[in-house]
Amino acid sequence: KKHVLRTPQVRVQVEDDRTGMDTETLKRAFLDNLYYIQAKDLQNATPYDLYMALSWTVRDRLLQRWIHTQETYLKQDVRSVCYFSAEYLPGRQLGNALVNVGLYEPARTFLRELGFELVDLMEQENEPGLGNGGLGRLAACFMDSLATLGVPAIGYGIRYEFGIFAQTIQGGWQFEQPDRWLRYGNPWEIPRPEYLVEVKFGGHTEAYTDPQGRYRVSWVHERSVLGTPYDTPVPGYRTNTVNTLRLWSARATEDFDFQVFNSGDFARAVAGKTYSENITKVLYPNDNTYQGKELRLEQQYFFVSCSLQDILRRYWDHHVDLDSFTDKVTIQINDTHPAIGIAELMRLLVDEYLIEWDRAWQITQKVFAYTNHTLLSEALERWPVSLFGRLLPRHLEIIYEINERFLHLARSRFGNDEARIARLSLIQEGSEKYVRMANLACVGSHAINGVAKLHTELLEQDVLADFYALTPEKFSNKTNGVTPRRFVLLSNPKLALLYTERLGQEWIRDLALLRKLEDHLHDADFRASWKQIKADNKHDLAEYILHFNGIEVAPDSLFDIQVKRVHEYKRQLLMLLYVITLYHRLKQNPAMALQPRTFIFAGKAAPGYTMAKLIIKCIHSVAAIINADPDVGGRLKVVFLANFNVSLAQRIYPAADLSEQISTAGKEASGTGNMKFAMGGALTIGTLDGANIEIREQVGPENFFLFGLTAQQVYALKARGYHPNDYYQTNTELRSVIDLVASGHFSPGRPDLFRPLVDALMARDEYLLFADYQVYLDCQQQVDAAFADSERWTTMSILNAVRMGYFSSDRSMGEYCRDIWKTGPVAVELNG
Ligand code: H53
Repeated sequence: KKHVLRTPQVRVQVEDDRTGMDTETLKRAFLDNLYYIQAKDLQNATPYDLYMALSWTVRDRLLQRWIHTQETYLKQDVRSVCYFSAEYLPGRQLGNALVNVGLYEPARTFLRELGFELVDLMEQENEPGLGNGGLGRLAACFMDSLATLGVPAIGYGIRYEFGIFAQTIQGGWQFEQPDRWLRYGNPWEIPRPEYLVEVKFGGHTEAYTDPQGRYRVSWVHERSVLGTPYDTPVPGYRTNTVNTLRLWSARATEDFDFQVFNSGDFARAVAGKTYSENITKVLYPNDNTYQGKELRLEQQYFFVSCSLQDILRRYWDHHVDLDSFTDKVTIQINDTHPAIGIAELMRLLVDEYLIEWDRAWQITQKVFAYTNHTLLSEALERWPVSLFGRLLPRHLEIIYEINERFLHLARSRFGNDEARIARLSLIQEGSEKYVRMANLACVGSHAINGVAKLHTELLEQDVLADFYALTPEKFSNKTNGVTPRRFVLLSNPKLALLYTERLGQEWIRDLALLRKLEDHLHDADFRASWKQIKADNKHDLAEYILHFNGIEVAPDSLFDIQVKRVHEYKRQLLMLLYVITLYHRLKQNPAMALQPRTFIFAGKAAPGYTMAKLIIKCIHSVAAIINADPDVGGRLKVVFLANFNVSLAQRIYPAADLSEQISTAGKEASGTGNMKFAMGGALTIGTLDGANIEIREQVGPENFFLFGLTAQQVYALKARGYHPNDYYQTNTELRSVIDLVASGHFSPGRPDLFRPLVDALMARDEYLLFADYQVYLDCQQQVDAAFADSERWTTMSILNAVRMGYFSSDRSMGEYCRDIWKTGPVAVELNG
């Protein structure tokens, strides 16, 4: 069956082979898709049409692998990892799909023949911003690694119609725009209305006695919402395995109320629909802070209930009883956002499948495992009991029942240590009672893990100490990792090529192999290539900065970069104080010798986080003064790149010389940007916090710029009583810098603009910027000295990058599989 169509330039043969992988077939398929799906020819295609046509072409080639994978899983009735996460930040799909199925080069070739650049098409894609920061990006790295390892897994989450807001900067202030990522359609998802499920809300419960005379409860709900799954393929790197990311979208049970419609009140007739569909409308833009909004709890329960029902539906297709449920299913909850799943599975088992409580509880505990991602108390989720009971009356009862049994057990262990019992309770008592989701997660799981060594230690000793005392065997550490496919191969293609020339391609699946490159450390060619690649990457970023910020930066200056969510504990302001210090020194002595630096910031602030927004404004104000000052003479440049997201991150990491990881010790659970920078050959200046500690261990202390108080010192200092004013009084340079900001030097006409920043530091300095200020400056001095010796710097840079094998998410996933999930790879044959 061959049709032929003609365009002025090319002959197109349509639909003879949808899976052919050679360049010619690919080109034909591309033109076919452009014509028959986008309804365009090359003459009138927009760049977006070209992107779509290429995406359809790649998707066709993924589908065969995807279908075979799912069939294999079904036939072999495999054990599946179900990853529950309210956030995923997968980044753009096209490049990743091309690389993973091995079509990147063929696609580039045929597009060139047609007069296009592949990278230009890739730039057309709107990335799915279905997360805030590290937590969502980690979930995406984990999905990539599981597929690459060939482990059966499914990611469950929410298909937000609007993802994380687009950040624009106007007059130095952050503004938020809705992220309409689905506006032009999404070729990567497939709706599955056939697997629709119903989720109930509200109402009350009623007790009854079943025919066997047993006490039972039924939930008389008030309203319900439908969940439709949308599936996105998750291809492994050069394997046949394609796993699934299944995201739920809310739909009303009724499109409108006929009675009200007929009475003529059209707006009210559709009000119910609008209300229901709001559930998956928009992502809450807070990272690492809890906001007790009812709609958020509705989102959490909605996706978790959909997912559990989906898991059970798939299970019942192949089983007649629950005996092997815990052999076939394991569920990881990413932070406490999906913790309500523990109560929901109990409800399904006890109320719907009429399983007795003890057995249901055994199953539930065996199925769930919990990853904690934060030590910040303001991030711990606790729902007012009143709100919780209104929305999920049956779940509240179940939680009370779990709690009663659990506290009974705890008392048998700890006697009447009532203070401890109160801390362990799933319910926080007081005039307003709260449900503590972290406690529910701990009690309902068989495994609990932190995301870096220090973080896990602090969980065990502090935040979750009572749970650790009760069940130490549940706890383990699983240090985070990131995928080398996206963060080396895709984002740093020149470096990847250098690696492949020296090692072959195996490093892409086994990042630890990079250590072999230490043999080339003194090889002049290798070092020259290394320097050239970094220079090229910096040049590319400099062009981007010129284009988007209109600021000219010197590619040979030291690129000193901090990119991440803006949060006081991450201390963007500490880096800014250093910038101002250098500026102040230059003003005192314009002739002084100075290592030229380009300071680059990027990151979003939560829309309601006033301090974080003021920090962004302050960065811009300082930039405006410094970048224009003739005394500075271009030796310092300050740049803020708007709308930090995965795509922008991929441009930034490879161009960095210095990675700023300067959180107050004990605050950053892990950090993962730190790993992405180092994989690109950046050196880290950092505190002993989160994964920095392990990065330093891996790359060697001599290749890491360490400063600052340790977590223990932080606690001790706070316990003694911390007085920021002491530092202000005794450190003259610090005083000058603070006075400069306080005087309104950077805010002409609005001298009080940055007063709140200064006041917060002077009064409390919660995150100990003043305490770490001097040692940070001293450490930056060492950075300067190292950078001035370009051979020394190159050596350090190489050693950082090639010693990062441990931080591949393949290693993290391997550990979860071995220790928590007890699962492994399953081979997928294409002609099986
Ligand atoms: O999770 C990352 C860590 C990072 C931590 C982050 C995180 C969020 O992005 C959101 C909520 C939360 O509790 C934690 O801040 O340190 O690297 C992945 O584990």
